[in-house]
Amino acid sequence: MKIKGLVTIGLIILLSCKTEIVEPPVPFGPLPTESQLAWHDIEFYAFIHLTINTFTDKEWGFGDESPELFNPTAFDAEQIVLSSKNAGMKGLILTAKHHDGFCLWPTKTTEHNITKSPYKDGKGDIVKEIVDACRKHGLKVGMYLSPWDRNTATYGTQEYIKIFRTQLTELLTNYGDVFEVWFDGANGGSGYYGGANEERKIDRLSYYDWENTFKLVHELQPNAVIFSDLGPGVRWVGTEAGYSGDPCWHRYTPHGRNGNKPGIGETMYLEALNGHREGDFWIPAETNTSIRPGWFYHKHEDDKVKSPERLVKLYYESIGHGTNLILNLPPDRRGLVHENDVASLTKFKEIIDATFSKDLAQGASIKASNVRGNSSRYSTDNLLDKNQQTYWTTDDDITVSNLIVEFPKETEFNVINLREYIPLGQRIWGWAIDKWEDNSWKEFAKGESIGNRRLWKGGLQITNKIRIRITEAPVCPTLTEISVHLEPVQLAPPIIHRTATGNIKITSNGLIRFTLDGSEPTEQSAIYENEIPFEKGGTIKSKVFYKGESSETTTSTFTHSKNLWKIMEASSSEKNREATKLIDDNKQTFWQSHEQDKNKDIVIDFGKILNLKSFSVLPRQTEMKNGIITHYEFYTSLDGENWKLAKAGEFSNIINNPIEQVVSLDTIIKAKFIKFKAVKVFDANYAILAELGVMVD
Ligand code: FUL
Ligand code: CA
Repeated sequence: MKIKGLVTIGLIILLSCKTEIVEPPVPFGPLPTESQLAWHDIEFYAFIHLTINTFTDKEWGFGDESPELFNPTAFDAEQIVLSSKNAGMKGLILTAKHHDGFCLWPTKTTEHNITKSPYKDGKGDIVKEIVDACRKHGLKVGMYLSPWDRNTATYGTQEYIKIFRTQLTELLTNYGDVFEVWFDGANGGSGYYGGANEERKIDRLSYYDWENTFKLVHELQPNAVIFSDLGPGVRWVGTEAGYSGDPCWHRYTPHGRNGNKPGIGETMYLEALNGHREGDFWIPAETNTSIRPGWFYHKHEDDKVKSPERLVKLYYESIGHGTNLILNLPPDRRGLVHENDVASLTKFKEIIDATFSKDLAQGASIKASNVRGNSSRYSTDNLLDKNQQTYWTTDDDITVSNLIVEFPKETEFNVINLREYIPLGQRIWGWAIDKWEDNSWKEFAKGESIGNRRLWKGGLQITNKIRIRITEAPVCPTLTEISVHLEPVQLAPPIIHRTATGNIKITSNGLIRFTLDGSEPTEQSAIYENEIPFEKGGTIKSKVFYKGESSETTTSTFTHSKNLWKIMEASSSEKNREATKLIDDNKQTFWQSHEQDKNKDIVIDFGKILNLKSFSVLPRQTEMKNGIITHYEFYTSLDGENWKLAKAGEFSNIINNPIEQVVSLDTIIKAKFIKFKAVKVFDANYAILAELGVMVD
């Protein structure tokens, strides 16, 4: 008895010792730094694009704009910061200087700055006002300083590198802690350059001596991560359209002319989108996109604000894939985030809160196929404790493993959230989720990467238990969190399209109401019954109403009907890329000019005289950039023989952000014919265009 007792006590001591000394798993692969970990934690923040462009209706200023143009009439940093915070964002990055070179703070480096503007009689400092409001409301601050400067005469020389670094030093010493420094990839090209008005090419890799520029940032702000196309802290996701790849690995091996060193170089779209499962460095992706088509405010985009549902989709396709999301909210000419943007953000936040405020996994029991050393330190309780420092993991030799989550009762859900314990590296390479149904497991979700966060969202599932399987892992996996949610089901919005005769047709399976004056449809708006004649074009908004509920609003803007139009001239070679494709009102089809043909003009006969107000151009809507028109001339004529140049210019940022370009004419012009000339195209000897349209008075 005595001996038996002793043995038992011994065993207990041994066992409890064992639970005490179970070592955590050995880290795997490249690991995040402290500042990257802090960055992962922020997840969602605002991009604020504000400068002279806001007042010139441009996306890229040329650099010759007068500082006098910068004059927000009711600038309110707190409104901007609170619009971000109320949407759930935890930080904000401001364009302290964009490509046009105008500095939003009183810099000593150039005259081209806010002190020369009428704003607060030249005594203003937008950077300071934004930073102060961020500190007051608990948002982290980031700085965007464009390496390209189209204003300064020194651009392209070593002198400019000194100026650029001094600007960086001012921003990183005078405004407190910064969490991220944003270096844009757009660099070199035509510009004002102190009056030279010329093209200046620089070598993207060597000109800025990035190694030492990065060093300067690290010295001044040791906790900041550096964003650029290829890191070193954070990489671009490869598109501005608002999504990330699936999978999207935090690990990455840059492949540039720079060798595989992190830093500035060329982005390869697919690599940036997906990252590399076995990449050499921890360079996680940041998804950047704007709440509107453009990065700067344009009145003509007031109706093109991403809908709350579109923002929710964006959330799942960026944060839900483990990337951070930087969402641009461009202040308008008053210096405020526009009402339409705020309304959309508010509804978006309501949907996110309705989904995530309730975690259906709380109260469930979780059983793991293996727990590391059977230790309570790594138990499945850690998955529900909302503490990112505790995690579940397995014994070293166990990689394929599973977790069964049993709910107290039948549970309805359509969202699952999983998180890895990333301080030990990205360790899960494959996962799947099954539900218990008709006495067997049925798989309904699977993927590869998890990382900082992985959100699955799909059709409604009803079950009393699910099984999360780790199907592939190079080493023992870790998870810090599992939660299960129900996003309230929404009424499907109506679909608007235009018929071949120029009419509007709206379809849905409920009662449709619509407006033509830009206002939100209400219970009092006109009911849609028959096709709506819409020759002149304009904006139509519609919404489905059902039992006191309503769907999201569908907004469509159409140019003048093209059904009478004839193409008079446009070279074209390939089948399915004929010139008629650019007036078929179909965004997916496009015209491609003949490679051997130098003349890339398009001449169109309207069939009657129109009073032209503006024209619009839609580039090809795929990720292929070759043939996109970057510079144009637009002519009008009454007889098809005598032409007048109505407008010429560049489509700025069209390569990274291939959205519809709307160009206003200086006056209303009567014309029966137009000629559109592709003056410069990107990386091809042919031009490509998906649609050409006009807006009339
Ligand atoms: C791009 C820039 O050229 C745009 O103007 C904008 O700032 C966007 C965030 O990055 O590359
Ligand atoms: Ca088309």
